[in-house]
Amino acid sequence: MKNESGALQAASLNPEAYWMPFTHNRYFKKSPASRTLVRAEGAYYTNAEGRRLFDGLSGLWCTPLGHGHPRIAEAVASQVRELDYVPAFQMGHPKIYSLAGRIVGLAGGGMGQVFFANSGSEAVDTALKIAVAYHRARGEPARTRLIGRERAYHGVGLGGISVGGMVANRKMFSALMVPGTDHLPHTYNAAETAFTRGQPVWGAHLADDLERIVALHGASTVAAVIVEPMQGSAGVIVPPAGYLERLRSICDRHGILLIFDEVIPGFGRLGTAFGAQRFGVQPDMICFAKIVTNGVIPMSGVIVKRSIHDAFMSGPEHAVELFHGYTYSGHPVAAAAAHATLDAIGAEGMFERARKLEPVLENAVHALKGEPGVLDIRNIGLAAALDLEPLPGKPGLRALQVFERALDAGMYVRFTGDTIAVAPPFIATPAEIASLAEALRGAIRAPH
Ligand code: PXG
Repeated sequence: MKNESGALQAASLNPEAYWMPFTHNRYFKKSPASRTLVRAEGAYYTNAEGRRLFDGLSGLWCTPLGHGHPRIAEAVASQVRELDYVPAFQMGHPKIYSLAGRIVGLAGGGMGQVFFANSGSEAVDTALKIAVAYHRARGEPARTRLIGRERAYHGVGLGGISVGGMVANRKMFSALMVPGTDHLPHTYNAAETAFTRGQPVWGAHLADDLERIVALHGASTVAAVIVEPMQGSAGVIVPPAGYLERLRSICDRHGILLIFDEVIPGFGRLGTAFGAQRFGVQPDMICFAKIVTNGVIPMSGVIVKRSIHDAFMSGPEHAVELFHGYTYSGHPVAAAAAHATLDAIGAEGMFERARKLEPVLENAVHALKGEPGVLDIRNIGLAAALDLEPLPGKPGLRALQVFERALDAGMYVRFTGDTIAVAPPFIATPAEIASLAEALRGAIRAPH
């Protein structure tokens, strides 16, 4: 419901000086009030018009425990008072030591250390640098080639866009691309897999393309393969059954590191700590961000196998082993937020809850099959996407309209191209998930 104070707030908004990321700035600034958020609590935002919005994407996939979580708010506030900043280089603090241990424990599978950063993009660039430096440290300096995948999103750093596979994110910056990258084919094929629930059975063979790339360049030049175990930004593209297993075995055969970019799946989106566990495939490095702090304070990192870390631990003990890091690597306030997030996940059984809600979301979104212009629906864990038929000659407009109508109905979802994505908070109720899908149904049916 709109209220008076909301309307007053809306009248005073002036976003002119704010250059918005990945946003149609001019369109947004024509009427910013409905999309300006002023409060958040639990699974709901309130916008500057005073309307409550269900947070159907957990922020940007990052706030599954809900907003204003008391445990996290308290941990952050008291950390600011106790120890607000610690120099990241040559100094440390206890909470980051224990957090690294906790994350390694959650990842299992021979993981030994965590290198911290602040965003998914930084985590990806860190992992790529570690991969190349690792082979050099082991005496194989020619292993520098990095293999990504079509449609991949690995953030916006120069490494991340080079291994990424989204043309809009790449073409404007092509002169800056890291040389020596290649791309596996994406695994999306509507003709074979449309309306699949969970993992498609078609497509494991697409991993074999890695053999072709290796044969082309020689295994001795390839450092690493990086993939999102589930492609989030591309619209919840779920790996075909057997696909990640095949990538793993080809990497093993050729001494290539396998990096999972788990910025979206990490910490429960698929009902397990990591996608690695959900899919039963162990990578050599895992990039994480987002959920680690429930989105409250920026934090990201790379989890590495102990053997990778140990390869750097040669040379004189007083010498720096890896010339890489950020002012805010392992920030104490982020560490406090992460501990509180992991505590809350444990205390509130959030991985189990995500698993329980998975079929609820699956049934709710797949019930939209047959609505006008719905070309495909995909889901896994607490994530789902649907593709809409573009309006003739106006790609992207259809999904924008659905997004705006959903907002009018009190639902915040994600649109990109003509795809709508949802990733409800783990605290959502089955009734809220049902309303989310029904709001989408209404928005899709409305005339355009
Ligand atoms: N890797 C992956 C797999 C991601 O999904 C990043 C890296 C980069 O993270 P930072 O923190 O640098 O933004 C991401 C980010 C969306 C959407 O809905 C997805 C992301 C970010 C914003 C929106 O498509 N993923």
